[in-house]
Amino acid sequence: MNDEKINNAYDQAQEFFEEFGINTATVLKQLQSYSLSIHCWQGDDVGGFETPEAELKGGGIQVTGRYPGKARSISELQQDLEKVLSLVPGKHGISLHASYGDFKGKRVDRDQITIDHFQNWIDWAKTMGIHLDFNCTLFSHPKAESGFTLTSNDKEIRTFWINHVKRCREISAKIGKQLNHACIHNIWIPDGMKDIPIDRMKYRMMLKDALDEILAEKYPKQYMRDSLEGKLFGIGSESYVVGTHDFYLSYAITNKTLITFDIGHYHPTESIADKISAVLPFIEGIVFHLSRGVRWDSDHVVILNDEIIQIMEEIVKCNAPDKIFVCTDWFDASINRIAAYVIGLRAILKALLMALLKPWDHLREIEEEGDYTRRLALLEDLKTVPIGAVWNYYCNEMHVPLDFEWIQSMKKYEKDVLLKRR
Ligand code: RNT
Ligand code: ZN
Repeated sequence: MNDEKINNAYDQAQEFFEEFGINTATVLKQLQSYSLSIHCWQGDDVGGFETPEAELKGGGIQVTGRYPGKARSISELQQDLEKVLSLVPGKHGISLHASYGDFKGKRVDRDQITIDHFQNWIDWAKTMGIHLDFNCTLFSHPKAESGFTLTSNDKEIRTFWINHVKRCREISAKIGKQLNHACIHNIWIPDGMKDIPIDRMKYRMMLKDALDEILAEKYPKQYMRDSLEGKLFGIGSESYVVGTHDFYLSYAITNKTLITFDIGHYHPTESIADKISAVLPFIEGIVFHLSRGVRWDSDHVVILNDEIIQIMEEIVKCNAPDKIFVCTDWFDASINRIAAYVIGLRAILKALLMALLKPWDHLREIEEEGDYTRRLALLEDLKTVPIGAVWNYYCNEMHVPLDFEWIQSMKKYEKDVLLKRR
């Protein structure tokens, strides 16, 4: 599509939205101000760069597929992420896992990692002008094989993981300081049981104690923030998960940390969008792990579905940018990994644009008047307004390929770079 066509379509859309009192130029400025935090682990199937070469093991999370071209080193992953960032409008950060350090072929155990192992990423982030977030890695490791980490009955194992998470927090604070941007450190652990537990309380108390010890060291908020990610179940922890949503929500509110909502970590009919306004008045902030569970927490690529649209609408309506952090978390190795990133990221940004283009004040008035017929009618009619024209214009202005066009660029990269990795 040429500039003239893009601009004409946009002009018409602009007029259309103007009638609802929405200024599309203001909306696009708002859209640009949202910065996502992109998970690094879609690029190599949650493998990481530890020695001996690790692959995703344990923890009850799974990657399916063997699409060629996965990143085998930090430089390949960075190259891929640069490609992804070039196909997505806006400025977005990267969320690292502790297993993605620059270990230079040496075996560095998880309780020995330091900021030095992440300097390469920090320097890269500086040249890219982006921020970094961080995650401790409590899976794919011999000491996680029993299915218990911070709540292991084995004191040595428990201490090992406590030390790992302490180091990760320290690294996060140093990353945040160097990049002058708060680095969110997310804690997720796989601990749980396949079958019916006897002592539910014991492990929860152990987790509370472990977290108390881990979080005892305080870091400046402007450099690092702690977040806790609960879960409903995992493969191998179907009957009991120590760190559930309720556990972490209570802990987070009491201890003033952030809470992570992973979209795949709830009962399939629960609305995550609805949780935002229920929790926000009491919590320091909410981190999202946007994902798509198909029948279970399958971590499918995010698409533009009702769930994502509703979450973005709530984020926009709650208008608490200092308390909302949007991260991503999916992994699919059955399709091109660059495409897996770009499809999901563009879907999230489109959902955000759709949310920003809704006449919320008008809709609120109708609701207050009690005219629910009109409310429902309008919500339906608003589904087919010319969002695509505004999105195309935005991509063009941001020097990013339009819909239908980015695929060529991704395919060329596959041919020139990914397929040569074999
Ligand atoms: C697992 C959690 C967690 C992981 C990443 C790799 O169910 O969602 O966030 O996906 O840490
Ligand atoms: Zn997650």
